[in-house]
Amino acid sequence: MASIQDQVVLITGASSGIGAACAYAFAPTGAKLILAARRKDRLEAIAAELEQSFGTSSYLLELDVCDRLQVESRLASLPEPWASVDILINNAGLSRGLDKLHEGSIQDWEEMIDTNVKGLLYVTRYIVPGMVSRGRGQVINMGSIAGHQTYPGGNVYCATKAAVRVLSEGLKLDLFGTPVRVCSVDPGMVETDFSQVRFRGDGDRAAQVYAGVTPLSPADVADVVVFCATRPLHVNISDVVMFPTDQASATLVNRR
Ligand code: 8X3
Repeated sequence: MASIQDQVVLITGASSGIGAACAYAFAPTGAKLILAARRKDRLEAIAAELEQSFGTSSYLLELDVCDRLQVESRLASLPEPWASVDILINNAGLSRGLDKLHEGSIQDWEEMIDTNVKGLLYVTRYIVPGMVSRGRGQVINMGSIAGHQTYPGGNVYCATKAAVRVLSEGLKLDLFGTPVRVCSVDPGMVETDFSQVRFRGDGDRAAQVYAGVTPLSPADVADVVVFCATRPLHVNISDVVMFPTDQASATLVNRR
């Protein structure tokens, strides 16, 4: 395991789910964390716990990745010692609805495309040039099995995650010859508020997604993210596809 002590790790979507789990998983490494999300009160609660448990001092960044001007101005004004990001975890993302494409909500589509694709692009565009000029850095994108397999009703969500897969590949090709690494972590079913968000708070419908299965936990995914970030510099874990044991494909789930 390579040390990432004192390296600056920026996690988007850090207020819940896999992003929050990444904050907890990176804290013991001694990295300096920038926790970014729209909900600053949630970040404050996480940061307080990290400080108490690990002595981590985090920088909290209230950020909507969809807002390009906000991304530029807030990332430009990161204070020392957080100004130079070494590891970017592009985690912010969401799904909305499971409607057939021809019946889908355009507002839902725009929210997913704006967050999962455009938001990831804005943050990446702003952070990666500094990595290239400093000659060190790593981008870890949160993809999904939905970027590898389309399922009924997944249409636009799957398209956004396919875009993340292609953008990870494209960024890796474009960074070839630099020491900056690009990695994609693509989980299947993870128990977060993902389904609550997808079904706009319909708890029964969200619960059905995980009924009778043991899904991945956010910590399972965060473990893999930290693994990718702590390889020696000559090793790039390019893409990790991970499922719960109870899931063999997007649609093949073993419910007991
Ligand atoms: C989350 C996994 O299969 O619910 O991205 O789309 S899935």
